[in-house]
Amino acid sequence: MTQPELYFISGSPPCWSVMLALEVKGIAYEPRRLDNAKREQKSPEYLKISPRGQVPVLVDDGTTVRETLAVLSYLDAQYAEPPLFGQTPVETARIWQAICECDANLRDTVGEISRPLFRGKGMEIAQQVTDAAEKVRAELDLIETGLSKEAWMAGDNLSAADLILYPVIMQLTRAAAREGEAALELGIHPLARHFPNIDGWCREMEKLPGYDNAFPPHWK
Ligand SMILES: N[C@@H](CCC(=O)N[C@@H](CS)C(=O)NCC(=O)O)C(=O)O
Repeated sequence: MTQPELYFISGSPPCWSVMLALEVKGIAYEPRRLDNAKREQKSPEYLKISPRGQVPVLVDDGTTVRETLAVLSYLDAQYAEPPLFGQTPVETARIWQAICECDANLRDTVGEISRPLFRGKGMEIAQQVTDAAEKVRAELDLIETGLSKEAWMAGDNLSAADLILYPVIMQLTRAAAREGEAALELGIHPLARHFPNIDGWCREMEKLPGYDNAFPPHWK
């Protein structure tokens, strides 16, 4: 059987989540990196695989799976160990709850901060960025409290919730560390000062098997 292929763009949080899942499960795969600067994800060949020209996409044994959560669910069903979506109904519910809360309350707001800061435009729309940071800090406060009671995002074991949240939080902290953040006073960077439990959880994530392989190539 051939190895699964993963189409990805470096630094894309959803792609990073899938790569972490592949690494944690010990699945050897062929990385197929697309260059966003060249809009390779919109090439006619790739649009045959992903009609919206988006990543991540996993191709495994003749099956093409789009959408991060669909890919994670597929991997969990196809490659059982370690389970990413829990082993009891309560665990499964808690994991999905954390994922849904991240997607509903954190992911887009983090984008409102990271996009302008990565482009060096944070000061131009300072009010929008600081408003978004306030919303993000409220979410991080909830996560910080959760991590004061449990080691991982949805309980005592690593799960898909950790793999989904980690790249989003990394995108945020990397953006917040950019020059100019001090002037904006976002209250996010350094994470160790503002959210020590989240920072400690990041350190644990860094110890995962294959962590370095999944790290965005252009951030290295
Ligand atoms: N809901 C999709 C979102 C995927 C998505 O937004 N991918 C972005 C990268 S983070 C993308 O493909 N951007 C390139 C583009 O749209 O041209 C998923 O979770 O897979």
